[in-house]
Amino acid sequence: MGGYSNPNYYTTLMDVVGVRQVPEVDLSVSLTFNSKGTITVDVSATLNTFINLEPEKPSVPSGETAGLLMTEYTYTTSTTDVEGQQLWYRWDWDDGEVSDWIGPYASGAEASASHSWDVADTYRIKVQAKDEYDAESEWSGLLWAYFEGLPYICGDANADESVNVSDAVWIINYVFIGGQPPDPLVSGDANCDGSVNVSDAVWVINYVFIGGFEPCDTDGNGETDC
Ligand SMILES: [Ca+2]
Ligand SMILES: [Ca+2]
Ligand SMILES: [Ca+2]
Repeated sequence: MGGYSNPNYYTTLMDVVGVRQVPEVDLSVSLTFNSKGTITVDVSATLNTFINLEPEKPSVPSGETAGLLMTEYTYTTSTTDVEGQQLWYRWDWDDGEVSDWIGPYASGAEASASHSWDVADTYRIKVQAKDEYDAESEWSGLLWAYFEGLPYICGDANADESVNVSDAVWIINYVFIGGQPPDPLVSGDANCDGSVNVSDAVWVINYVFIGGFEPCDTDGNGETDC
């Protein structure tokens, strides 16, 4: 057998190595004395620590890179997990909204999610994956996408290029009796609260008949607020 007889050799080495945190291992050693005076030594070390790797970085989202506001678009991505675990994805739409974790998807399967944007701008969409043990991947690369509104006059729900009582009637018909929606829908949101309802018809009526603020000018400063 090899080795040094001077124990200082080993104590010096131990001092150099110092104290380390190492995962617990199951160690078993077996010695077999062979017939010709040799010894076979079998050492087996089993690591007891659970090792899980995070999913690979998802692919850059794929989908529309130019579109209309208030219109849903669907984006797709995929990635894999080294251990083949199921995956969840969350999407950062770059408008302040990050989706919940959506899943599960099989490792390598295409994942998708839909979103619509409310403000004309360029957005950088990205996505992240996690596996069933909550190990999170890096965020994907960015997909740049631009969304803009159709040209329209706020309050001109019937799209005839003027705002008058017929627009209030149009909104009321839409809200109460399933009439045609304002064209585009956002043109009916006279009070800029993100939905079209009877208060928008009231806004238009106030504007037309009693000199209320213009549609979409919620503070009366002459500028559009939505
Ligand atoms: Ca994993
Ligand atoms: Ca009109
Ligand atoms: Ca409204």
